[in-house]
Amino acid sequence: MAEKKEKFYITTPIYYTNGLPHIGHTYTTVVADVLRKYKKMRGYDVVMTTGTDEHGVNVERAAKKAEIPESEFVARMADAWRALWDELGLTADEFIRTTDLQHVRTVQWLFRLCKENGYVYKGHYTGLYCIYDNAYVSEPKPGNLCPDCDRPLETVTEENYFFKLSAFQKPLLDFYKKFPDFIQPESRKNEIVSFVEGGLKDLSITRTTIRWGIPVPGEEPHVFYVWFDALTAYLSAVGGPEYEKRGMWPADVHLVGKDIIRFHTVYWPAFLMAAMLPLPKQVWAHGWFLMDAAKMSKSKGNVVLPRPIVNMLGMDALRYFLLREVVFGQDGNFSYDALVTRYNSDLANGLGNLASRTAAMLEKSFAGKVPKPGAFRPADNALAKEAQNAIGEVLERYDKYEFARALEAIWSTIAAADKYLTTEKPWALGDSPEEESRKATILWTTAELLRIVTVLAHPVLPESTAKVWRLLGQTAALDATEMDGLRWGQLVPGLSLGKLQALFPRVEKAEAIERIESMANEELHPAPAAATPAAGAAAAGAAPAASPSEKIGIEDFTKVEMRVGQIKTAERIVGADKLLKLMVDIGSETRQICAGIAQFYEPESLVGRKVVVVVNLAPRKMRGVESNGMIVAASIGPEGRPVLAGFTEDVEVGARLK
Ligand code: ME8
Repeated sequence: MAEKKEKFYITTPIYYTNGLPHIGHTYTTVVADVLRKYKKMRGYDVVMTTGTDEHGVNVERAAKKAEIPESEFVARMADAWRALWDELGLTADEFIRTTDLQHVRTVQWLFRLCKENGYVYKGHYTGLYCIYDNAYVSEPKPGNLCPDCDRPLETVTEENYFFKLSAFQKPLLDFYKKFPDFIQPESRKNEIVSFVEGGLKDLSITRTTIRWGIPVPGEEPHVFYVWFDALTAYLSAVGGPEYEKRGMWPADVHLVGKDIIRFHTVYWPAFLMAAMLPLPKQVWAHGWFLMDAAKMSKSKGNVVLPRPIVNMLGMDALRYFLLREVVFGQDGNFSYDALVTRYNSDLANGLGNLASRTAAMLEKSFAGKVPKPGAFRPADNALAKEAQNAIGEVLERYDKYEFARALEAIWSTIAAADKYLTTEKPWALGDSPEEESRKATILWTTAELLRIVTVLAHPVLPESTAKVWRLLGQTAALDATEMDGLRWGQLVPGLSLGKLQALFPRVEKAEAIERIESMANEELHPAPAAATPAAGAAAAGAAPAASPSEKIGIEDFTKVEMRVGQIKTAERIVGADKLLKLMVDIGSETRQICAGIAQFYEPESLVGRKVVVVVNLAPRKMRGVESNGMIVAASIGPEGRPVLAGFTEDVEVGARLK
């Protein structure tokens, strides 16, 4: 490894703030995060940037509708984007907002450089403009509709500063030729090359029709065109005018969706050439995740949200699915059915099962320690060879951004290990020294394969591989493990194994899908606050209480029907760590009721217990699970610890409380 680490700078698009992230935005950000983790494990000094694109007419309008100033509107939205990425464990090193002062300075500086070098002039422009895509449209669809989003265009005339894009036709074509990997995948490159060969028109880069933008210094009311503004964020995130000090620019890869490839491979390099700044090394444009064969979009409302999936199946499951299901670069369909199928087959039955089987056998036969292997037989050597070869193949696939193929290679070694165990049957071996030694060899071999798989899969499955890593008794940080030093044979005998935490509990498909959809529905159409007491609130106390001075009549109290119930079964709910699902006998029937008490009561301790149930509450869904009633509890202390209401005398099930 080189003395000084080589740098690697990754960016995601700087997302618009007129909506919240859906699975499409999550996809690009997940890929950036996977790449960030992978490159770190290959010894690079990595920076990953994401952020929010906060200017333009759409924001102006959205803020007006929300009746708040634009600055407040975008601050709230940026917080929400950042919070979601944090919740999903997507850790960017830089989160740039286009309203940050550092960014404003950088845009104004870039403009000055382009102008000083003679590539900016003042003129007039009249054209059809799409306010949704923030672009003038030269070839509208019939009826003056935007060819990209089908929405009506507006005619705009304004005095603008123009950028001499036309001067860059040849320099751009030469650049694409000199750096044939600049545009990826290859198929998109041809599309861009023919676009540039077709001739480039100068581009208006300031607006006077918009107020909410970065001002052009000394030229008010001119503000910068949103794309001149947003693209520059990649540079402002790593130092702006002082980029050389940070040493990260130029970007090694801009990850984008295919919708914005032209902005990144034509306009952006041309702006940088005009300013005589270093150009990014690569633009990687992936395809669409489609929902029912249509492009997902916030405005069409056919979006898939990440949070419900993560609540139900975990973040690793979503990351795995996004990268495994679709070849990076191509379009793919998103379906909950495929998601849950892959979860059960590849994660629960594949990696999860191999880890738990291996852990159980090591616990039973070797008191939870890595055994010392005996003599290796051809079957052991064959598996070793397969795992060793997988290392090379997986690294090569990751390097080429062939994530699906990398995962395929990892999973085929998992399948080979399953087959090996089935053939070698360590569980059928007895206690004689020879058989003990054979068992040790088989289980060491399996554990070693699991160690290699864990390192290789870590960029995609950070949470679950960290659990397997601890299980294997490894103490070094997994994310700092250098993939270049990974070899078969490094698992040290004698290590004490950790405890295996549940990796991927199997789920019932129909139920899982229903719960994900129901959680998504709750998120997209939130009920008014009063109707949705927090999931943590178990009891009647959660409803807004009348203030002490406010009295209610007996007729109000008698509207609430409370009965004695007896808990028949209690279980935890996958994806909802605060909730328990209870089946409660209320005399006339047995009800399913969710209660937010999972952090305070063990499910087993509740069976048989008599409780107070509000039985005439309208049914509602909590984390996608239907709840028919409410268990009454006192709320104790500042954190509201629930204590179930009960009786000191034996009471009959179904008795009414008065
Ligand atoms: O375009 N499938 O922001 P944006 C896959 N602010 N990826 C998708 C997707 C889908 N269905 N939908 C969105 C902008 N994406 C500008 C960018 S950059 C200087 C300025 C992803 O919020 C994909 O990466 O509309 C796409 O390029 C990006 O979100 C667009 O995000």
